[in-house]
Amino acid sequence: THVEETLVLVKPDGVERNLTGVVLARIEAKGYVIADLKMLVPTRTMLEKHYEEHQGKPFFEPLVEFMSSGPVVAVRLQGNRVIEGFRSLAGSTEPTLAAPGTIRGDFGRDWGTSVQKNLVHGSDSTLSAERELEIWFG
Ligand code: DAT
Ligand code: MG
Repeated sequence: THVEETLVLVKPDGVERNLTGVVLARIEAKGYVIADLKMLVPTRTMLEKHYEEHQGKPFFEPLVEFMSSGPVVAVRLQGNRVIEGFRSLAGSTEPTLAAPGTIRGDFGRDWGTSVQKNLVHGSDSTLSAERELEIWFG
C-alpha cells in the first residue's frame, strides 16, 4: 500500500447546493480517512497561491472571484493512492464531459455556461498536495 494525503475542497457551488454530505459520503464509502476538515471563505491571497499554476490564464480572475464568493469545505484526506483516487472519484474537469458515476458527472450542472462550477477540487500530485495542504491547513 501507498498511503498519501491530498487536499479536497467542496467549492462554493457544492456547499450552496447542499452537496457537502454527498461528497463526504462518497469519500467515506471509498474508505478514505478524513483527517481534518473545516469550512471557510477563502481569501484572495490563499486562492492566488492555490491556483498559482493558472495565473495569467483568461479564466484565472473569474476563478478566484468564484472561489471567494462563499464558504468552501476543505478536507485533509488520507488513503491508499488517494491523490489519483480522489481525482478519479471527482471526474473530468468539465462537468459536461465527466463520466457518470463521478461527482462531477453525476451532480455537475451543465448550462453551457461555466466550467468553474465543478463542485470539487482535488490535488493532482504529491507536490501539489503538500503545497496545497500547507495553504489550507498550515
Ligand atoms: P482541475 O480542477 O480538474 O484540477 P484545472 O487545475 O485545470 O482543473 O483548473 C482549475 C479550475 O479552473 C477548474 O476546476 C475549473 C477552472 N477552469 C479550468 N479550465 C477552465 C477553462 N478553460 N475555463 C474556465 N474555467 C476553467
Ligand atoms: Mg488542478
